[in-house]
Amino acid sequence: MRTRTRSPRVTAAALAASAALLLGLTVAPAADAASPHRDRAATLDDLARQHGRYFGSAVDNPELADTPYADLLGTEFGQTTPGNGMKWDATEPRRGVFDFTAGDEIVNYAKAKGLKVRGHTLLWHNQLPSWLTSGTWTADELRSILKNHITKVVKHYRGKVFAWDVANEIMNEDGTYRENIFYKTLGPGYIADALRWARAADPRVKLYLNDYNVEGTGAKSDAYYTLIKRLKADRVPIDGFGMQAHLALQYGFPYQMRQNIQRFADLGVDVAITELDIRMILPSDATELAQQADWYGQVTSACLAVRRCVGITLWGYSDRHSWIPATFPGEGAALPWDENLRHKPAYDALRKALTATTS
Ligand code: G2I
Repeated sequence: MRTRTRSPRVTAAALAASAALLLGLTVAPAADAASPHRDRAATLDDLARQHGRYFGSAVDNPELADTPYADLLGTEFGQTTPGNGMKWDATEPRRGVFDFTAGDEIVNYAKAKGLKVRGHTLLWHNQLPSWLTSGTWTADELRSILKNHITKVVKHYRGKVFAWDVANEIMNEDGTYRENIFYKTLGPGYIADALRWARAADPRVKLYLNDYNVEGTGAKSDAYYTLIKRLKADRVPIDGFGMQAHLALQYGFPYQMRQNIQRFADLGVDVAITELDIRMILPSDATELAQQADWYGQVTSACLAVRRCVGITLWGYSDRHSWIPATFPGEGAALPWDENLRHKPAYDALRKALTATTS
């Protein structure tokens, strides 16, 4: 894993912000009127690093061509996750034929900007190539396909990603196993196998399970708690639990989020907030944006309150590029920056939570 280096300008800014924090001062706006997005001395990632955490944002390959967007991503954040570029349909479009173009593009961008990368994802029920979903496989065949995929992809990105979402979204809402192609053919043992194969391919990368609707306590997060406890007892390599945190104002804030993060940490795994966004029914109004800001602050505080919550990743940082309107028509406005890359109240709430001295 490469060590992240910072430009002297940013380091100086971070030091100034640290000094301001120690003195209990508000970080003063920088006098850089030409750059409306960098109007403060420290970035979100600088602030998170003062707590030993990272602050990141996902990026999808086409977004790298949006220069203002890519530039701001590269300055404000310390970590990125490919939104699609490392998924199975991208990396193994034909059986045994690997294509790392999209993932490599993001890794190279991240390296140039000094961002660390979470790998997403080695197995998922979604975005599987059609050769895999339309085939009929014996258990031995599918096991060998899964092992080969994990081994090749993890080896390719060895030393380039610090963590992998090894298995994504493997539970149903009621806490039963999702009946994906792997479960149906191999049974639940595929999860431990996948983790072991990933560990064999890269002894150092952090291995995560990752899902949505697991931020609060409930049947689904209980199922992960039980699973991770059992994996640990069986000495299966598992290093972390990813809480996606695709929240929606209309469904309420996750129940007991801090306590839930803590109980996973107490099992001896890291926790990461991996895909944070907070959507609402459009059009948004000032009240909703204020509530959204409060929630962004609450998620951040919950993470900072637990030592093993290692970082927060937004699933894209601006309403300009978000998966939500296509998936939930009539909903959106979910990110801390608007379509014009202007800060929303949520941005200030993130800064406020990151400058609180609770950690
Ligand atoms: O659905 C939101 C996220 C939930 N957790 C796992 C994540 O991997 C997932 O990400 C989203 C991407 O942000 C979208 O960009 O996964 C979607 C697919 O389930 C991605 O959308 C797909 C579109 O549905 C496809 O039409 C498109 O070809 O992106 C593809 C690549 O641009």
